[in-house]
Amino acid sequence: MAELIAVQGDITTMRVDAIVNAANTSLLGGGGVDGAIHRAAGPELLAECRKLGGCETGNGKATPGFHLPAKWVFHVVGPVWQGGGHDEDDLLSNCYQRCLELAKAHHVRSIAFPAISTGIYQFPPKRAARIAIDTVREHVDASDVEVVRFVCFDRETLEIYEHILEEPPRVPIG
Ligand code: AR6
Repeated sequence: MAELIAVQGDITTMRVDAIVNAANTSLLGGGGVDGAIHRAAGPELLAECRKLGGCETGNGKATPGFHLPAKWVFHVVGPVWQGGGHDEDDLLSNCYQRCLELAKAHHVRSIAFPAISTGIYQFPPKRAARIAIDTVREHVDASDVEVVRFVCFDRETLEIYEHILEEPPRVPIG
C-alpha cells in the first residue's frame, strides 16, 4: 500500500513526479489552483494545453510540468457542485481514478493532489475529501505510485484530511 499523507501548502512547490490540476473543460487556465499552476509552470504550459482539445468532466489529460519542480501535470476536470443529484460524487471519484491511470502510464511514483472541486466549484469539502481518500485507497495499488500527498491550501482542509486518514480503511461487508 502506498503512503497517503496530508500536507498544508502550495501544490506548485511540491517536489513530486506529478501534480494534479483542478482545471475546467477548456484546459486553458482559470483561477484558483489552475491559475497558480499556470503561473508557476510558465507560458509553455498554456501552449501545450491548447493542443489538447479540452477535456470532459471526470476525465484528465497529462502535460509536462515545464518550470515546475514536478515533471508532469495531470489536468482533471472536477464536477461543479449542483446539490449532489447530478452524479457529482462519481464524477469526482473518476478524477482521482483517472490520475492514477495517468500515473501508471507515465511511470509516476509520487503524486500530489489538490482538493479538486472544493473551491470555485463548491463541492462540500468533507464529502470531497472522503471521496478523494477512498478512491485513492481503492486504486493506488494498481499503479506504481508509492507516495500520495493531499495538498491542502488551508488549515481547515488539512484537518478534514488528517481526520479521515487516521480512520481505519473501511472494509466492505459481505
Ligand atoms: N495549492 C494547493 N491548493 C490550492 C492552491 C494552491 N496553490 N490554490 C487553491 N487551492 P479551485 P475547483 C485549493 O477553485 O473548485 C479554476 O478557475 C483551494 O483552496 O482551484 O476544482 C478552474 O479553471 C481549494 O481547496 O478548483 C476551474 O474553472 C482547491 O484548491 C475551476 O477553478 C480547489 O479549488 C475549478 O474549481
